[in-house]
Amino acid sequence: MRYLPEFLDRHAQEQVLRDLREAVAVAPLFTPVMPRTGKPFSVRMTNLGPLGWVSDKAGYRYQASHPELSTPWPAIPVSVLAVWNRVSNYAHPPEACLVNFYGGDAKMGLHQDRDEEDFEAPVVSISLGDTALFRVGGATRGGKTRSLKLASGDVLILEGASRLAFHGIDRVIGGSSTLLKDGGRINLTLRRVTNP
Ligand SMILES: O=C(O)CCC(=O)C(=O)O
Ligand SMILES: [Mn+2]
Repeated sequence: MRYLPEFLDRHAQEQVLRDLREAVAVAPLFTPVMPRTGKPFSVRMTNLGPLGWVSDKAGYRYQASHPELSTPWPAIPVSVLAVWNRVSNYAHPPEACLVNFYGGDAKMGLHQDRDEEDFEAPVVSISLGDTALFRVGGATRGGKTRSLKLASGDVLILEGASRLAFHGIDRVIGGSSTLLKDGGRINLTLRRVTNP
C-alpha cells in the first residue's frame, strides 16, 4: 500500500469539491442497500465515469447508469483524473470513480475491492473533509489489521500485494476539517473495471 499524505493542497481540494458539487447535482447521492438483506449502508454514494459501482438486493455490480434516475453517470472531472495520472503507474484511464459520503455516524465494514476484472490496475483513493480512521489488513479475512488516519487531501493506493487487502472505515472524526462547511467526509475511489 502506498500512502501519500497531503497529496492535494487546500486549493486543489477546493477545486475537486467544486467539480463534485456539479456532478452530484446531476447524479445525486443515493443510499445503497446490502445484497439479500436489504440493510441500508451508512454511507451515501454516487459515481462518476463510464461505470459506477452499485449495491442492491440483487448484489454488487458495475453499471453505466444511476440506479434511481437511469441516466449515465457524469464524467470524471480533470481535477480527479489528474490524481490517477500522477500516481497510478497504470497505462489506461480509470472507468469508475465511486463517491462515498460519510455523515456523522457512517462507517464501512472490512471488505476487499474485487468486483473488477483487472487487479493489475490499482485502486486510488482520495480523502476530503473530516479525518477517518481507516483499517487495513492482509488479503485474507481475520488476519492482523492496523489503523491509519486519512485526512483531507490524503491519497492512498492499493496496488500489487495490497490490491486485495481487506480495508474499511471504523469511524470519522467529526469537526476535524473545515473543508466541508456542514462537516462529514467524502472519499473518492478510482478504479479500472474492465480488462483493457
Ligand atoms: O472511504 C474510504 O476511505 C474507503 C472506501 C472504500 O473502501 C470503498 O468504497 O470501497
Ligand atoms: Mn474498498
